[in-house]
Parts: sequence; structure tokens; C-alpha cells
Amino acid sequence: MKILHTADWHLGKKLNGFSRHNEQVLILDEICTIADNQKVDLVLVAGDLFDGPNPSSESTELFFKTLKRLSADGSRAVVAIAGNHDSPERIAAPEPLALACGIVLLGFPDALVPHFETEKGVKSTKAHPGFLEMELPGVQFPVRLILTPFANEVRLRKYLGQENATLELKNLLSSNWETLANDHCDNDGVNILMTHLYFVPETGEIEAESDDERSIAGLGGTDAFPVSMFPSQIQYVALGHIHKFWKVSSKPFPVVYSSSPLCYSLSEAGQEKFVLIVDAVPQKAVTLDKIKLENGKKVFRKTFDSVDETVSWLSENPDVLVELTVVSDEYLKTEDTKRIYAAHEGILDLIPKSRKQVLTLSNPAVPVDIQLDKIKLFEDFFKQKKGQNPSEELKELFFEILNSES
Ligand SMILES: [Mn+2]
Repeated sequence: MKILHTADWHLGKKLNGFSRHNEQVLILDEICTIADNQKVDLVLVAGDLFDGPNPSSESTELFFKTLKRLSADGSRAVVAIAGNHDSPERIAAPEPLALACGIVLLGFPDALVPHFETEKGVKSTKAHPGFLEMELPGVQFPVRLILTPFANEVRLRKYLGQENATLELKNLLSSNWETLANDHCDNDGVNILMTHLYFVPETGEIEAESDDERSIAGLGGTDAFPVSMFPSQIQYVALGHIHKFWKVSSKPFPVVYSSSPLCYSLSEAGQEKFVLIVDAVPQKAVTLDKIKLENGKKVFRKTFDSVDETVSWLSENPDVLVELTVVSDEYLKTEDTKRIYAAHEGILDLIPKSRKQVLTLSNPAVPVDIQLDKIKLFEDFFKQKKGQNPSEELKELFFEILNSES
């Protein structure tokens, strides 16, 4: 059977105030086309479906349209779990409608999926809190899913004590997974685990979380978990949370972050984005295929030495999002700033930077002399604040303001 693994859609996400909605429409269309072309039997969406707990109607509509299309009129199963950005209640609310189409939406880690069956033959055959077994049309064996939406001390409060909640959470998850796997995951079916948490390898590389996700540990969230927590019956672990494609571990089975479909923060600048196609049969190692997504805008962080260089790069790369740093001797003039912004629609930020040493008020190069004339004082002040000389234009403006006040 073929499984499409995606995650971290973050519908409604803005980057430095830039709406990504139009890109999200295109990228989800691309994912639907891949699911059709690859003749996928099951789609897994590993959390952070929306960017926030109260998505707009625009994002909600896109979400349901996409799930409906992915479900191919009830002939393909679609399973989506809540991530840390999602409201678990809101994700779970449309369950009765969604199940009728073969779409499973899980909000809480202990959710129990009611029995469902579509006319085209997607059918639940067993369910426990956090576990679902299904029969799929054209697939000769059952697929078992251990499903854990984002879990932290808050969302699992009723199961955890007050002290050392993080360690308790780890023990609770691993013992729960172990029990579910022992009870339901034998060699007659395909056994998959999907969750939205931060996992790290037993040793070696640790992946930095993106700007967006870094704050989680501080928000009543969870620390990194080791991959050794997964039960041995599992053949593939579909993860969400880290926005970069990352195979956390490949033995004894792949534990993988699929990547988000778009670059959602500047720390993801330059990343390629993927969906994963997992080919699975009982008792065998799965095969994994990365399919690169093409429809998202590239995100860049660029530094240029002159305004001309900046403008020429911008005109050669019209369809990207970019954070610009422009290094110069003199502070950027208004006309320079205007020229740069006029050259491009996707400037996330424009950071002027001086070649000279930056002086600060706490460390001024010269003590302030109030006998100096006002223009000279303004120049010194500007130099201290910005580390550059004010332009003639700016000095003239200051002079004008001085005169108008007298
Ligand atoms: Mn995310």
C-alpha cells in the first residue's frame, strides 16, 4: 500500500506580515495531484494543520476542500492530527461530517474514533483511544495506526502528576504505545505511528527547531524525546513539528519529519520542501520516496554591498520572498529605500548596515559638547544611534524642521 506523509501546513500563516494563502492554495493543489498520480491509499497529515487556534474562514475552507479532494470521494483514507499550533477541540469538532467521507480528524491524544465506513470501502475495523485499524479499498491487509496528536503536560493534565511532568509524559507515551502495539500490531498488517512531537536520535545530530517552533519548550511544552520510545512492531513513524525534511533515525525503521510544504520562517530560508511516499506491506521494511514540492515561493536571506546590486538581484528574482541586508558607508537615503521597495513585491525586511564600527549611546566616541551647533549635534547623535553619517538630504530635512519651529 502507498501512504502519503505530509505535515505542518500552517494554514493562515503570515511571514513578516506577508499572507501565504495563495501559495498554500497552490501547494495543497500540488499535494492533491501527487496523491492522485502516485495512487496513494492513505494520506497522513502530522499536525499543525492551521497556524493558530482560531483559523480564518478562508483557511478553514481551504483545509476542508483539500481534505475532501484528498479523500477521493471516500475511496482514500485521510488521517490528520492536531499539532501544538492547533486547537484540539476545533480540529476534532467536524468529526461526524468528516468520518462520512473517510477523513479522520484527531484533536486529543486520548481520542477514540467512532466506527465509520464509506461507500467506496474505507472502513474502520478496530479503535481504541489513540489507535485505529482500517480496511482500505484494494489493500489486502489491515493498516494499523497509533495516533498521538500533540501531547504536553497541559493537554494530558488529567493523566499526569504535578512533579516531574515531563518525565511522566515520556513514560506515559511510551507505555501507552507499547500496550497498543502489543495488543493490536501483529505481523498480519501494516503498523504505522504518527505524532506531532520533537524527537532526537539516540546520539549525534540534533536539529535546530525553526524560529517558529523554538518557543514551544517554554510554553508549557515538551522537551525532546528519544526515538527509542517507539515500539518494535512499528514499520514507519510519520512525524510533524520540525519544518525541515529530517530522517531522525532509519533503523530499525524510519522515523521521519516530512517537512512543511512552504518555508514558514526566515530560519528555513533556502530549504527544499517535500511530501513523502511510503510503500508498505506487512513484515517488510518500508520503502521511502521524497517528492519535491515546486509551487512554493523560495525564501532568501541576502546581503548586498550596494543599492544597484540589490536592485539588479531583485529584478532578476521577482517571484521570491527575501530579507535584505544592504551594507553601505552612508545611511540609506529615502530615495534608495524607495527604489529598492519599488523593484520587488516580496521584501520581508530591509536591514541597512554600516561598514563602520557601530557606536552606541552607552559607548560614545566623543563626549557631547552642547556648544556645538545644532546640525553638528544632530550629526553626532545620528552617528551614535546608526553608526553612519546622516545623508545630506536628512540633514536638510532636520534643518527645515528646526527653522519651521522657530
Ligand atoms: Mn509546525
